[in-house]
Amino acid sequence: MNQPVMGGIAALNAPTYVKQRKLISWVAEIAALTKPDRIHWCDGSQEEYDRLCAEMVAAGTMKRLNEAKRPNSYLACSDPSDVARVEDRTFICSAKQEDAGPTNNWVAPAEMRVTLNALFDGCMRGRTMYVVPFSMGPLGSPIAHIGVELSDSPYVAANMRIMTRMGKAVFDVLGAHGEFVPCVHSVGKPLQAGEQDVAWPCNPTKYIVHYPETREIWSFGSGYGGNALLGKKCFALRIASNMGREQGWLAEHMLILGVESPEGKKHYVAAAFPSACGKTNFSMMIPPAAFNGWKVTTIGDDIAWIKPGEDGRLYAINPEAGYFGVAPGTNTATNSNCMASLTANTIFTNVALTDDGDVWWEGMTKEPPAHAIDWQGKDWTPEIGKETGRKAAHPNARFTVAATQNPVIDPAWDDPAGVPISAFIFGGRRSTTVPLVTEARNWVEGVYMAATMGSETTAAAAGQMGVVRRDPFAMLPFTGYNMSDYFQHWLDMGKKIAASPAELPKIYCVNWFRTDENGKFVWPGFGDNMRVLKWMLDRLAGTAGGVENIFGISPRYEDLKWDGLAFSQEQFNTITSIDKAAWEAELKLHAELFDKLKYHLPKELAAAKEQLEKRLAA
Ligand code: O2Y
Ligand code: MN
Repeated sequence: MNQPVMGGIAALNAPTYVKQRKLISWVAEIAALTKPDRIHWCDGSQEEYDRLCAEMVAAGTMKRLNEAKRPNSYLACSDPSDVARVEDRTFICSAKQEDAGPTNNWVAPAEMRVTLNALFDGCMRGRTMYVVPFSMGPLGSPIAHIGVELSDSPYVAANMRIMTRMGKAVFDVLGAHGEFVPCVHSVGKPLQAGEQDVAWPCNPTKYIVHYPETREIWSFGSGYGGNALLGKKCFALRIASNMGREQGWLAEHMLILGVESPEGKKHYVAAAFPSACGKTNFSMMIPPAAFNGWKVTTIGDDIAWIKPGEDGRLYAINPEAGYFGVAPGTNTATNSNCMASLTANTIFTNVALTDDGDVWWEGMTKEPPAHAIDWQGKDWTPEIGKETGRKAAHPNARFTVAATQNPVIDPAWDDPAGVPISAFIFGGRRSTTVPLVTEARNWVEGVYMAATMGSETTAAAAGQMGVVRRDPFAMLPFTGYNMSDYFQHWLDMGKKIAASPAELPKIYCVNWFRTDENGKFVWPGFGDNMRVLKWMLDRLAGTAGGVENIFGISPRYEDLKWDGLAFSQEQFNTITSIDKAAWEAELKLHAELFDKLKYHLPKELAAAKEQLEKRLAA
């Protein structure tokens, strides 16, 4: 770990098992630019993880939690300025601006390289540069891809070990000539000789940069989440969406779940929801007691890579190996499987520390602790919370935990072949307008639904609350190229499957969030979403009814299984009604979106909108 500094340049010390010269010379090149004191090649072992955590505890970055209550678990608290993904500092630096499109920040690659070269020059002084090899997806899977992250953050190295298949075995798969996505990350806080480090180093200047043509990622200034764990949003979505477009596959902001009937018929569905709409909860859902014999299992909770198989069907993997989920609101009622996953071996970030050395966050228990240390290290009591509005945990506080700790992990979650997808679900948070569930009549109609998806902003995001933000495919912050070209890619994928012997997956649009006249949610959500899922599976089997409405097919009251839930026809009407005036207003918003995306907007989508308008007017 502590190689000597020779003449101001850290010894490269590449392990003999690293066979790729291109990789070694890239590490040398980045080390020459960033000038770390030491270089450590991560092997991904438990000993290495334990040592990194112990070093972070000694440095004040993390606290070890009470071993009896939360074995082998840690709490890290970030700098208050570094608490979430920074969309306004995220750039797609394609050669042409129109290839980034109107939904991405763009700077010409040459100009960005000048800026970043200056920032990265010497930025790792006084620190260790970790070489983090990782596979997104099961090692060696034909759907998986490899990345190598160079980071000066031990927090990143430790989290990457949980979130990805990280370590020595990746170099074996890479061999002498394998392809990898180079990812360079720095917290942007070099240390001068003798300078005391801070607990959470970062820099007020932040850049999260993607070069799609050369498939590179450069991240500067943040140590937090999606800004720093570069396998996740940067690679698995922004860069991978470019790879998928070029190579004929899909990189999506989707959970993947398995659902099995009591008769043993199993389907896999992939579902896209914007951030903070309950994807992790849905992926680990427990069916209601009345659904005796039904099982829901998790393949992934956030990202899906989906490739056509030889039989023409779409096969999906979860490129990740862990969950970086949001803690506030998670409890045994909203997500009992998740709570069970977090009992040990977890890194918590920005939650509160209880007096007995455990963690707490808003919504974790009915009764808050009488006293805790909040995520900013200050005393917190329920009274202080009430008086000041100060939260014990940051609203975007997170846990990092291995997928294998999920009690309902699907047996095929690590299958290199992936799992066949029967249906896609798209959903947003809409208090009005959008009904509980609608089945698209065809692929184009489904793509239209997904492309025009909107969601009301929540407290977790900066800006005004309750405003409908268009979030096509829940990919607004994550599509690494022009959004209209992305729509076209989905349409092309549909044509490709339709030309094969395989059946196209069905596409559904859902909305769990309709409210009544008092602003209260009408649909119970969580496990009861199983009722909607069952209707979808029955539709796939051709055994469930439904009625056509202006934009698809919806269940009638009698088409859903209501056992064990008192939910009246009247309540059902409240969440399934289609209000003509609301839809006229909604279509105006679709028009605004299409106007913004008019460059390369597929004609099929404009035509789908016209059809919708005609049906609404009829
Ligand atoms: O704030 C962050 O960096 C985390 S964002 C995130 C984390 C896990 C899953 N999804 C998201 C998201 O923003 O969609
Ligand atoms: Mn997400």
